[in-house]
Amino acid sequence: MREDVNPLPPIESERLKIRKPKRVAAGIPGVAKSFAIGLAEAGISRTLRTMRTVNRFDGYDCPGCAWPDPDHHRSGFEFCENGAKAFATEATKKRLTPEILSAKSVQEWSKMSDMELDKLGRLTEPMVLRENSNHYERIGWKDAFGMISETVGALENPNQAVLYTSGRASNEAAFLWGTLARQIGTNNLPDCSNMCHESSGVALTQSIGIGKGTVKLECFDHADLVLIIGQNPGTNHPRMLSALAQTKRNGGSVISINPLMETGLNRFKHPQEVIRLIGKGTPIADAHYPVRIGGDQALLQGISKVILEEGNLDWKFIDQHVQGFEDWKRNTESLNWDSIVNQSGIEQQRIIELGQAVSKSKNLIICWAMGITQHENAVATIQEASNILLAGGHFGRPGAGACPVRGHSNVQGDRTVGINHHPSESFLAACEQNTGVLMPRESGYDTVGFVHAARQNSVKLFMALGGNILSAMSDTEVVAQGLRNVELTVQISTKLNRSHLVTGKQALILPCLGRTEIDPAGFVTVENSMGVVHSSTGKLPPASEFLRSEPSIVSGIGEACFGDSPFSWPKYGSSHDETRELIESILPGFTDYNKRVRQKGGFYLPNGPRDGPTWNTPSGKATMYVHRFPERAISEDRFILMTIRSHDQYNTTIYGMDDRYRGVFNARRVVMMNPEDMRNLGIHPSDYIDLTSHFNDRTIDSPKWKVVPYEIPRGNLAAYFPEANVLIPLESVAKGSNTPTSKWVEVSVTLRKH
Ligand SMILES: Nc1nc2c(c(=O)[nH]1)N[C@H]1C(S)=C(S)[C@@H](COP(=O)(O)OP(=O)(O)OC[C@H]3O[C@@H](n4cnc5c(=O)[nH]c(N)nc54)[C@H](O)[C@@H]3O)O[C@H]1N2
Ligand SMILES: Nc1nc2c(c(=O)[nH]1)N[C@H]1C(S)=C(S)[C@@H](COP(=O)(O)OP(=O)(O)OC[C@H]3O[C@@H](n4cnc5c(=O)[nH]c(N)nc54)[C@H](O)[C@@H]3O)O[C@H]1N2
Ligand SMILES: [Mo]
Repeated sequence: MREDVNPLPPIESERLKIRKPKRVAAGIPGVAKSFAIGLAEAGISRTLRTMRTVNRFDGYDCPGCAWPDPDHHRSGFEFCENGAKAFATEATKKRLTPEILSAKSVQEWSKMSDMELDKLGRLTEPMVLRENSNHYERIGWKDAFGMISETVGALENPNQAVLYTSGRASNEAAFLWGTLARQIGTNNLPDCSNMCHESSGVALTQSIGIGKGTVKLECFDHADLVLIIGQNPGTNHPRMLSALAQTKRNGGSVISINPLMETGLNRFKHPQEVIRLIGKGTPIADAHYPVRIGGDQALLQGISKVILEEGNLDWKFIDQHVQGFEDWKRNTESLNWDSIVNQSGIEQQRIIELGQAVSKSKNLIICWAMGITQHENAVATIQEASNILLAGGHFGRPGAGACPVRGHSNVQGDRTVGINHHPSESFLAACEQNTGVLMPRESGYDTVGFVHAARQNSVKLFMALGGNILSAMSDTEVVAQGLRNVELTVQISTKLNRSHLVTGKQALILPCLGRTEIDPAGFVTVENSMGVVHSSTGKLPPASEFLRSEPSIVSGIGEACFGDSPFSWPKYGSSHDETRELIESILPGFTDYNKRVRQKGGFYLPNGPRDGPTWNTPSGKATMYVHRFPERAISEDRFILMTIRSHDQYNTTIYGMDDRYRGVFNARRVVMMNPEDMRNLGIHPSDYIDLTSHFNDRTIDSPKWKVVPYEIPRGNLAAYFPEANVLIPLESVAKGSNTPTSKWVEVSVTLRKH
């Protein structure tokens, strides 16, 4: 099926420029960039109108990241440079009309880069790619829904349908999407979280009884120590830097644990406080620990060792709240320093200093993101972080706790309202009672499970509520094979991406409204990284008169498949208040949903470890889980590659070709390498290399990468996502969460003779 469509971003022409990495994040260049980007894409009136309302109590929720907004006092502008890019790419004035899209074949479109595809502009009308055709054609909404209901009707069993969710979908859209899957009869609800913070959810649910963070934004005012592990806030959560600057101003310390010294963690200028922009900015990290890729579990266990030696534990808390302490103590004491130092790449003396700081802390926050979650031992590493927090009693009081920093702006809310491939019995029973729809009990596929099933021809219908599964998943070529086997693939999207080009036998594009746009059914709601549910109101006129909101599209599909009984699809498609009432009747914590979400700033969902502390675990206590760290021996000629985001992208949406803070310009197909390693291999800056990844007996080749000398631990490499995804084997996943190991890819390097 259209095997000649290119699933990979084409190899770019070489224009790489290398400069010194930046020392200070944001500040005037950040502000100026925000406006320039907005103006270029969206024009002056749309830019001003939107930037003034982003993240305001009555405005739209920035689709950039899930970092929370202040509960009470918000400045005139609660945005950042990268939030501005997220806005501009959606509010752009460019349109990808049916005439333009159908003029070229999918093969031709696939030769364009991801950035070029995004720059085509907003999709304006439903489109269909028919079997044996290479060109998309216009189709009406009714006919598109008819194609889906026909495919649903022809399924031999409901588990041949798979409904993917990207974390930008609102609570209302996501709840209806989950209901649609379950009315079809399946829990096949993979989502972007499977590739993201699934490991955090799994680890924390076992350890502390809730798969979410336990701090509020104001906790950063009271913390005396914040650890930032495996996260690059200067680029991916810029507003977090304001919170960290506040910790510093109040006398607290911030420590970064990362193979790279990321810009923003050394110095930061608040883009909204114009007066402070002059001068050097606030220094953020007091110390930087350049851990080896994958060395965090060993490092955290080293810290645990020191804590136990110092003996400065919260004994009362442990006694009252913790199970498994003795096992943890025994295991930790038995670890030897040589292997801790060897695995982490950090000297013993520095680990002791860090351990002493952690041990002294009265209010400790541990933050983490993809540098931790996308590893084989991710769940174990997060549970070690949780052990450290438990040992110091850092739950149930302000200023302390666990802070997994979420990515997509509503990924946490989507999970709360039912986007879950193994939902709880209590949730399903409540759904059944309140929707009248019989709920399937069998667990469904996550993203990795979906790809395996699709490869085996077990998927007939794949529908995506946003996102770009082809490019976001590991093992791009294998995902493409899977997608090509599907009878019908359906993408509900705002912009064209590679998942619209590598498709099933037939494909549909259903274009939807974005966050910034006026929805006739009223505002929608989202949940941020700290469990605050609040409203989001679009202010701009829709990009095209043919667009429908996500809930209205889901309800249209539901009605075409199942009519309006027992579940009244038309009602929920046209009133978000009705959907919220239904959610309230099903989920605890949503009492008076419609009323409370209309209050300034919304409301907090209950959180046992934060509010109590109480623990929703089988024993009623928090649990210390014990793991040995993997003793990995990598042969001399192999490297460990991590795949990371540049400053100019939002996941698979590429805004531009620069990674300004890291000093990499005009190119994305680059590999960052330690200069000593380059010397040993006889590689010069800007030389080309080929990469081969290795996993068990499998190898994957990816040609022609340019080398950038960079301050990164010896033996480690970094390349950008999604270009490097082709190298990550589908089988390489985190234990317990099944998350692709995007930060741990074993590769060998060959110098190319151009
Ligand atoms: N502008 C912008 N904002 C975004 C996104 C975006 O693409 N662009 N994406 C959103 C999403 S969905 C998410 S999940 C978040 C992602 O936010 P991040 O997790 O910050 O994103 P990554 O670029 O994957 O960065 C991972 C960081 O972990 C480090 N790292 C890699 N391996 C290891 C390791 O083994 N140990 C340690 N300690 N560190 C390691 C890398 O050097 C890097 O600094 O951002 C969200 N916000
Ligand atoms: N190698 C590697 N792979 C990774 C990662 C990594 O660090 N390394 N990170 C992983 C992570 S953390 C995540 S979260 C996933 C992301 O996976 P996804 O969420 O699937 O990918 P995105 O790139 O965020 O999706 C972008 C597309 O969403 C659509 N879109 C944008 N706004 C809207 C909207 O309002 N509504 C709808 N319906 N569609 C919209 C547009 O068509 C756009 O092209 O990728 C994962 N993949
Ligand atoms: Mo993410």
